[in-house]
Parts: sequence; structure tokens; C-alpha cells
Amino acid sequence: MTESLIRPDRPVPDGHTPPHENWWKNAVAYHIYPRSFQDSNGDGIGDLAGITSRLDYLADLGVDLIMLSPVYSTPDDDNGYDISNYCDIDPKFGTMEDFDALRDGVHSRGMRLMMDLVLNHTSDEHPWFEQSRKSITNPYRDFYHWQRGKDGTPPNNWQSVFSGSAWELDAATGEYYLHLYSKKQPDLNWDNPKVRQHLFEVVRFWIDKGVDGFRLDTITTISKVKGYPDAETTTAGAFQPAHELIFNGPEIHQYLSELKQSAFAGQDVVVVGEGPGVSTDQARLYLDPESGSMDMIFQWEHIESDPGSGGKWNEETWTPKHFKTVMTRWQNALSGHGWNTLYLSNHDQPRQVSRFGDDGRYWKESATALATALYFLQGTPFIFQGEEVGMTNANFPQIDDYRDLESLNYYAESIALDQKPAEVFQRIQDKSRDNGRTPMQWSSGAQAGFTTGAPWIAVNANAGTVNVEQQRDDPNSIFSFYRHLIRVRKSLPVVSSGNYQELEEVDSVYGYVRTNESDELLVLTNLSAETQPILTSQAPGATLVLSNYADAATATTHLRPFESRVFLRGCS
Ligand code: TEU
Ligand code: CA
Repeated sequence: MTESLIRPDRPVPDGHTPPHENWWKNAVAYHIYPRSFQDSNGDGIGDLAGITSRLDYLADLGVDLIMLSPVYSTPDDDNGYDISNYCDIDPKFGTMEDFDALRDGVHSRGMRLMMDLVLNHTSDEHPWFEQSRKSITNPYRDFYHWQRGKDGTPPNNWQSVFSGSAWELDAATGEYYLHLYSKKQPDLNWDNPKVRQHLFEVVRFWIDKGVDGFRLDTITTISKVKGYPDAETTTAGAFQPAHELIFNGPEIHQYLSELKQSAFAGQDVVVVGEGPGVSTDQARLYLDPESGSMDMIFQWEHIESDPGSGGKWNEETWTPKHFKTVMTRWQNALSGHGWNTLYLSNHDQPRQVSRFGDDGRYWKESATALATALYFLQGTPFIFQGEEVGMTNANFPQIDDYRDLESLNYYAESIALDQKPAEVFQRIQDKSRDNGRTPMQWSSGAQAGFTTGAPWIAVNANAGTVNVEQQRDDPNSIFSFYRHLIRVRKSLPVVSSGNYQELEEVDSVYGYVRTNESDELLVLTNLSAETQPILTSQAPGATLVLSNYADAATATTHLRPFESRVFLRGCS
């Protein structure tokens, strides 16, 4: 993409999605990790007032829905995913007045606001847990999962996502409590109806506050298998060895349907579940328009390892072929049965251009190619902050630069097991969640314009060249491509409503066609750094509506490295 982008020869609308039922099907969402987006008071931590100050930027990009990672009171063991008060804002993010101002600012620009609710667990500093751990007879005891150990060892062999046993011995009563995540994140006992009532009240509190939607964090793990049996497999990795025992538990659909009835029914809110461990069949149950309980799900298959790998830290190489297979399966499975989310990055994942593209020579081309391949599929795009300017992995030089407990625990555990420090560190560089958490790169100024103080985590060393300031007015930038792609997408109803069919192409080329009564949209993307042949012949008379190479002719037999082209035939 050395010169200008191809522009469509038809005007595209500039406004936002008008309110209507299922508005979220035409929306473009933007995921903000608040502590890394914009600091307003120089303490080095992003905050609500900082987000409010950037709303014009998001509106200009074409965003309709803003999703916030947690901003509730938290001791911050897991950056806010450990909540100590669900109905208050943590002082580091601001006040409830700041929240109200943000909500109003979002709404006055025609956008909507989604909150991230962590209902699988609380912080160990939440008053419920502080009560619960006091005694076996405390009224809050059954708010969590307590078990006696077996001869001085934990009740079973389940491992925490963040290393070590998923059970922690608590001195006060000599029993263990369950924590699938850190030991400061005790799992709530959803089998207790009082827990469910309390949590539903929390959801209603935020609906009354005027929020427009929710992300339900790790919602597929809330219903635990009865009797806490040992797991059989012993593969290392997230949730192992208890994988099959932990996801989509026995009562999950009942509990979520209660949540829907008591909080969401009759409300204009959109609900998206985070779905680790969800297959397409299970997703259809969660998303069924009648009997399901959520509108969308963040499925994991396309960002998880290739089949047969050893889990997060030992993943096999990502291939376009695997990606195509997974995307096609989800497009087909949910067509008419549910609604997809479209994402390649978030605050738990490496940066997409580094992981699936090429953040060196073909940085621009691959960042725009990935966006094209993904965002013309059926579903709601969730752009992760910084993706729209091609932010890359952190590549910090030393372990001390990393902040995430998952990375630090894994490092310590691996070194204790005598693994080679250089190899372990390489895995951290490749896969650490901190890759997605470095400060938003607004400018080439001090601390990338993120803060006037010392940032809680270092700014990426490439902020001088990769930033919003440089790209915003450059018609050939990744930012301009995103801005434009969003408008093209919204101008074509076939993107949200059309049928999907994958085309037979060489392994590295992802080709699909979207069709409705009037239009046919052909999307071809080379997901490799080598020139590739195209097997599909482009229809005569089709218009090239988007391309990431300047001199793209209307018909072609080859795609250059990470080249993508979108053709339209029809009359819309
Ligand atoms: O993530 C759920 C989850 O499964 C991840 O923790 C995942 O296993 C991990 O990131 C792999 O590296 C959600 C949140 O998105 C995450 O930030 C939280 O840490 C987690 O829940 C606990 O609340
Ligand atoms: Ca701040």
C-alpha cells in the first residue's frame, strides 16, 4: 500500500446506525482497555475522563458501540477482572459522575456503551468473600465453592488458568476455595439462588444507569460440574487439566435464562458472552433467538491453537488454511441461528498484525488485509484499541517490563521447572497478554500522548512511527483504510444479511462471496507474504470497492503479498 487507496466510485454514508431492533447487527464495536487508552490526570493510568476526551476520534472512525473492560472497584490483581464492588467506579478510573459524563458523551454522539461484567468470580476483597471465608456457618459461606482437602492436598487436580492448583487453602476454616483464575479471584457458586439474585441486581443496576449492553466475562464457566471430579487429561495450558469439566456446565442454560428473564427481558441491551471452550453446536444453544440467552459470543477457535497443540504457550504456527476452515465453520453454523462477533485481538491476545500478519516489511499491507478478510464476514466487528493504526506486539526487552500476572506466574513456574530462560522469555514475548495492553499510541510525543506522567506499563518503542497523529490525515494510512472500510461495510446490506460461501482458493488465499437478492460481494485476500494465484474469475462488470494496493486493476489473476480486493456486482 505504497500509494493511495482505491476509493469506491459510489458515495458512502457518513452517519451512525439508526436505532432499530437488532441495531447491533449493523454496528461496529470498539473495545477499550481503559487503563491503557487515555490518562487524563497524569497518574499513568488511563481513566474515564480520558476516554470521554477521545469520543470524537471514535465517532469519526465510524464506531457505533464502545465496549469497556472493567472499571469497577478492584484491588487490581488481574487488572480489574477482580471486582470488589460491582456498583462503583474504581477511583483510579474516576467517579460515578465521570461515568455518567462518559455515557452521555457516547449517547450524544449517537454511539452506545457496553460494560464488561465479571460474574464468574469476585475479588477476594469483595465483602461477600470476606464474610464467606470467616466461618463454615457464615451466611455467605455458600456464595463460593468450599471443599475439604484430601489428606492435606487440594480437593482435585484442577489447575488455575494462571498456574498452580485451582484450589487455595484458607487458614480460617482449614478448607479450600475454588479459583479458576488467580487466588484473588474466588469463583462464585451459581448453584446458590441468592448468588444469582445478587448478581442479577448488579446487572439491573447498570441497565438503570443507561448502559446499552454487556460483555459477560468467562460466562461459559459459571456452572460447575457436581462433585468436583478429578480431570483425566494432563496436558498443560489454560484450564487444564479440567477443560471438559469446566466449560458449559450442567445448569448453564437454566442460569442464563434466569438472567435473561430477570434482567434483560424487555430491555434494549445487547449481550455478548465471552465463550472460551464453545463449539458451534454449543454456540447455537446460547444464541438461539428464542431459547438462547445471549445475542453474540466471542468464540475462541480462530485465536486458539491449531489442533493438537500444547495450549497457549506452546501453540503451533497459525496458518491461513486453519483460519479459513474455522471462519467458514462459524459462518455456516450461525447463519440463521445466531450472530457472530468478528475479532482477532483483545486485551488477552497478542496484536493481530504481529501474530497473523507481518509487522515488518508488510506491516501496512497485512494490517489492512486482515481487516478486509475479517470484517466483510457476517457478524459484528469488535475493533480492539490501536488495531486501527496497526499497533504491534510489545517486544519488551526484559521480563521486568511485563506486568500481567499470567505471564509472570508462567515465567516463574517454568524457570522453577528448569526450563531455559531464553526460550520461556521468547514465549512471553510472543504470547503475553501485555502485548495488547501497552498504551494507546496517539502521537509521536512523550509517552505517545497517553499520559503526562509515568505509564503503568511501558509505551511500545515504535510509538514514534506507529501512531494516530501520523495516520489520521494520511489517506494511505491503516487508520484511513479502517475508517473507509467501515463506511463501505455499512453501505452494503449484503455484508450483514447476505449468504456466505467460501471459494476454493490456494491455501494462503481466503476467498468468499456474500450474496443477497440484488448483490454479490467477492472478497479475496492473500494472507501470505508471497504472491499467490487466484482461482476464482471475477465477474465482468464487477466494481472494485476496496483494495489495499494502489494500482489494483479491476480484474486480476494474482494477489501480491497481503493484497486484498473486494468486488461488488449488483445494484445497491
Ligand atoms: O478471560 C477468560 C479467559 O479464559 C482468559 O483468562 C484466558 O484464558 C487467558 O487470557 C489466556 O491467556 C477473561 C478476561 O478476558 C481476562 O482478562 C481475565 O483475566 C479472565 O477472564 C478472568 O476474569
Ligand atoms: Ca489517570
